[in-house]
Amino acid sequence: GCGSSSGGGGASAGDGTITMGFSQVGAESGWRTANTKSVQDSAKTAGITLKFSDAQQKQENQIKAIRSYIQQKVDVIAFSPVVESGWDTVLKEAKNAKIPVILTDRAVDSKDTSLYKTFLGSDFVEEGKKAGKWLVDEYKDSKDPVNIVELQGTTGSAPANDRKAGFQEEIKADPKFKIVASQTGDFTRAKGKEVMEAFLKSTPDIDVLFAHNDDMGLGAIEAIEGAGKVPGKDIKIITIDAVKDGMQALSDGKINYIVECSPLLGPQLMDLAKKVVKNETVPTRVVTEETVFNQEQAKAALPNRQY
Ligand code: GZL
Repeated sequence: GCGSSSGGGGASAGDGTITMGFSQVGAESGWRTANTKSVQDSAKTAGITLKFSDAQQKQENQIKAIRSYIQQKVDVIAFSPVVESGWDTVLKEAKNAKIPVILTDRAVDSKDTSLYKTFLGSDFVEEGKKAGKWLVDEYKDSKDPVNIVELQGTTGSAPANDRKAGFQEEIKADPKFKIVASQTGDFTRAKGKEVMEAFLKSTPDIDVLFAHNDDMGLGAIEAIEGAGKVPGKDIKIITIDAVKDGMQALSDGKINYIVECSPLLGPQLMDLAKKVVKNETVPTRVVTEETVFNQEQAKAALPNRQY
């Protein structure tokens, strides 16, 4: 039979084109939709054959997908791990099959870093710090308590763990800041609305909502308005992502500050894939560029927002 010209186990095409197996978290948020589009469009542009699967936010579906890519002898596997833990076994299977793995968007907590070639994605601790820094500055002249409720991302996911840690790091110095309630909204609008409704019933005076993504913040806005309060005024809102709907809410004054988390990882992913398939060395960590938006910056950026 024809041996594969590319490195590793890739024998699928045999004509030198690279086949990538990609396991996506799901389709839970506007960010995820934009990320999927970036990966799919970039694979086409790069001439990489993409096998793509949506795990509906279930780790066992991602593990199944990775195993099927190993069976199909793809040249490279890339995925965004829905949670940080529980990957060592399947990643060892990929390593034994000599198929390089690239982590994109979210990280794993495996101690054995030989199980993947690189991690391409945001610094979520930094994102949490940026959110906290804005809040500290916003309330620098006030002595009164600042009651914060927090909508966390998916339990056990790197963005949820790290955004929470970074935010707390920034506010811990001043005891007026109190996180009076904190619960997962699983990064979705529906769950964000549901949990915010519960917060509004159980927590008398909420000053601030810190939501780990725009989508949960947008769901919370529905709950806040449903309770007859004004989002952005009665309850200040900080979110992370900066997808179009979030930026529109920021422009309308319903959200007060957004920390950007870029989903446009596709082009860098395809460049890295071409290198790892040829056994070229790549940096073990590639951090994405991203910024922050206040209301007037959102108004300026909205017209050319890609997603
Ligand atoms: C962050 C990404 C998160 C987004 C959410 O890189 O993993 O998952 O912040 C998405 O919108 O659901």
